[in-house]
Amino acid sequence: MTTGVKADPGRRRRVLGGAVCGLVAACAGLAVAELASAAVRPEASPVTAVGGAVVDRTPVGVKEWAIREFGTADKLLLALGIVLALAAVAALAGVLAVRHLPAGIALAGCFGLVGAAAALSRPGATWHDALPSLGGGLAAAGVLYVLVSVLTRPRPVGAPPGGAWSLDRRGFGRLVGAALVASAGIGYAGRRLGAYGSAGATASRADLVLPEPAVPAPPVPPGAQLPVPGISPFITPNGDFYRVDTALVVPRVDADTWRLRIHGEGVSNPLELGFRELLARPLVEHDITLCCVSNEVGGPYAGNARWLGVRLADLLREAGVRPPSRGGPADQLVARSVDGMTIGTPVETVMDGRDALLAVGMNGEPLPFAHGFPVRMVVPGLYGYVSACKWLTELRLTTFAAYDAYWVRRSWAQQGPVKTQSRIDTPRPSAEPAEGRVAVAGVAWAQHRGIARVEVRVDAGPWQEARLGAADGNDTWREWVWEWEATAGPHTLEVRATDGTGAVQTGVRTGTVPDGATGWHSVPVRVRPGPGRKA
Ligand SMILES: Nc1nc2c(c(=O)[nH]1)N[C@H]1C(S)=C(S)[C@@H](COP(=O)(O)O)O[C@H]1N2
Ligand SMILES: [Mo]
Repeated sequence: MTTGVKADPGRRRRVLGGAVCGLVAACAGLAVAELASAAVRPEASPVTAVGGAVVDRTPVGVKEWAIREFGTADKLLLALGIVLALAAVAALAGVLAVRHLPAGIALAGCFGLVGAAAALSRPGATWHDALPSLGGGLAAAGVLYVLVSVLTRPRPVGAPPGGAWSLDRRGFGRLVGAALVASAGIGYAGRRLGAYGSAGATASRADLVLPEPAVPAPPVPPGAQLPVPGISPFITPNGDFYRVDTALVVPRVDADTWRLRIHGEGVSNPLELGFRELLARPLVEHDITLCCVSNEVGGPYAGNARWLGVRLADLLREAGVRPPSRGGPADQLVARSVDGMTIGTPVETVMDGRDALLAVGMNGEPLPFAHGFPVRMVVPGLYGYVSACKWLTELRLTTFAAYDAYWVRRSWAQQGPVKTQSRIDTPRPSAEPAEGRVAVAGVAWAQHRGIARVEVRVDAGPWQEARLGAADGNDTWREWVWEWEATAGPHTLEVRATDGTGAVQTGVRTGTVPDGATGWHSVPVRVRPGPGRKA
């Protein structure tokens, strides 16, 4: 034959066939790893473990960008990215294996090792956590070996091109199909086993009946919720409450086996208690607005809920803790969650009389798993990253000088008091309301200081005072509305709030890092001319 290299049909077949072998082997490996991680623990799954390692090592700028651009979908996108990267390497391993079987198989196996290393590096990992990745790597290597061996089996001498080859191809196709079906079955079994593994936690939440609070919160004042279409609901329903955390799988903690340890510097009476013991204490109910330091001006990461919990200061006092102002040696309370997150809060703030809570209830139901079941912290007036540890399991007293918590090691400030913010909920940016009366409305927050005034201005004109909704204490946001006589054309609306101390929200624009964004929320709108008017 005189065909050149370009026309070599065998080459295309080897490359394509090899890629298919690699991808199928990766599916098998992932399925086996998922099944094994369901048996070990969900965090040991290679995709989750590698994802968690990536999250922890992602520079703060990239993380802020991802939160801004993708919001809560950032986790899904990360998992997708990892799977795509895995697919690319798998295809490469397959092509390599067709040329040189041991090299391809070694590459597949290496991937298992990477997963195992990531899993071992995760908080709370034991050597068991390496097993899913190692098992998956072995399975992938095995499937790759079989598939590539069949694909590259030499054609018997003298066999006519076509006949025997196509038979071989059919056999190969069948093998690929069988491997995919088996992978799907194993993956499905892993899912079922995973649900079974968290059944105890699910039941412990479903069966939980929250005790009545010893100190109930007064009803939300009727005027707190303004009747303006498009404004945030005064109480954020649990299902709509924003979620910010590093957990790629939501920890499902069994309340019946949950323990909390309180120990560290200046703790004369270390405590350890279970969930029932916590619930046996007097519970208080309190409305608190929680917000995230990563919230951009005008952003969505704030929510208001009615929390039920134990006053943290009482527990600390019982443990013998004194705040620094009373001579206590520890100025930092480090909360640790089951997923290894650490969050450092000033002891002074927690013990200054505000309703800092170990919360068990949110809007009348047990905490949702995504919001920290069975127990989380909530401290009015502090950003979540320095106060609101979810899936809490340990409270350690130390100093800010001696210890930096998770976010502080990643460019965020040690101290994170909430900055006064106000947000225009309606009209939405680029809305086109009709000329005439337009309700401009939203929420403003300055937790623990309260909101005293909200003002709106149009096109940098004079500030106009908005009408405030009724205040529900100082720890929640406050709704506001301003009736605007809108004239046709493009306009810019801006809002600013004044807190309970009389301090006016600064107009200086800063980013979220290191201790929260500042600046006035500004919304561009284009007002449509009314009927019978010219544009
Ligand atoms: N265990 C754990 N707790 C956590 C976090 C986390 O990543 N892990 N994120 C904190 C941050 S930054 C915020 S703003 C709040 C958000 O709480 P939510 O998800 O219930 O709204 O949780 C805090 N508690
Ligand atoms: Mo946050």
